[in-house]
Amino acid sequence: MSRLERLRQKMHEENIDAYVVIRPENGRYLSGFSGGEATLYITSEKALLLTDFRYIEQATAQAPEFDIIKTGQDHFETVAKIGQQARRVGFEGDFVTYVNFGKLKKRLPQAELISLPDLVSHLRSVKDQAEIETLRQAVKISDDAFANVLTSIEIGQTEEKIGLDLEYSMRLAGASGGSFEFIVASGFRSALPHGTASSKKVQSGEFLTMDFGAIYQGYCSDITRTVFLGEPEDKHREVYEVVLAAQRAGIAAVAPGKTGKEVDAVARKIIVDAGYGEYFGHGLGHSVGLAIHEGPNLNMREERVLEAGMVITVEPGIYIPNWGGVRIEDIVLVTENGCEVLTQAPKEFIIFE
Ligand SMILES: [Mn+2]
Repeated sequence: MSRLERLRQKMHEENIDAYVVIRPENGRYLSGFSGGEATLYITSEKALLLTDFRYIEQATAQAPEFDIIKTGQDHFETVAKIGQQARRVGFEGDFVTYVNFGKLKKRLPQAELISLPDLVSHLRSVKDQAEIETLRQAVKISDDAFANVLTSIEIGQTEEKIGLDLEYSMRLAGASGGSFEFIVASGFRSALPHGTASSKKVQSGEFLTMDFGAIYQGYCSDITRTVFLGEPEDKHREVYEVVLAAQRAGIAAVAPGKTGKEVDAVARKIIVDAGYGEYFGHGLGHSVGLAIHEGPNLNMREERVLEAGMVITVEPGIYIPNWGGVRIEDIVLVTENGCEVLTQAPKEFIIFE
């Protein structure tokens, strides 16, 4: 069944006449159009892609299943003209702004507007073969960038320089860009789970955490590795080993039928039992695909069940304020029996003398 057919099945279940898509990843997933600025209007018979004159040619080439409608800046004006017959209209309530919702409501006075934010994102969570192959490539690009940066890291370099080296490798290998603002955090900054690269110089006696990823043909990779500069103390080794053990246990727990909550609990228990529970304040992982953060997640609240074909990160961490932190992150593909680890970069404790 095509993606459009699967969406129509869900629309039927929700008893809606039309669904309006504006989130770029959802639009790309359904139509193939990668230009970003498009609105899809889908009914049981029609599949319309509304965009302005800049994108008409591209949309015509990339979205053969859709009729391309040329619109002005205000896409909802065109939606209003098309949608006069619709009685129940679904939209992405997590993405449509309050202002745009007001416009839509005013222009489709006959329609009941129904917020259905998960209609497409739930389709996106199980990847098909082509998507998995593209994700493998995206992961390989970030693995190779890590291998390259290991040959150039030196004490005295700034975090920004290391981040740029990672980005340069990935762009050279075909990435269109980074999949988020890279985290390169050394020393006390490694205790900041989201410490983006700064002008701080890396020094002896410090952890260095690098969390980065590539966008390749629209699909995102995400990897974290933590290395050490200089002579580690016993506590550095201990914290690293606890995080690694938790990460391996989390990976071993990934399987279809498990909830995100169950997998999180397995990894978290190892960190809690080692006495570092209070220093692991985030969830264990998130799905990746056309967006860097997708559902389902691995965390203490996630009730969604894993299915074969989902692609998800496993990334426990320990962050001790004013001391430092460690995070290790791989991407795994959920398989029929468990999971396959896509990330190949080494994760033993790497020390730079
Ligand atoms: Mn991540």
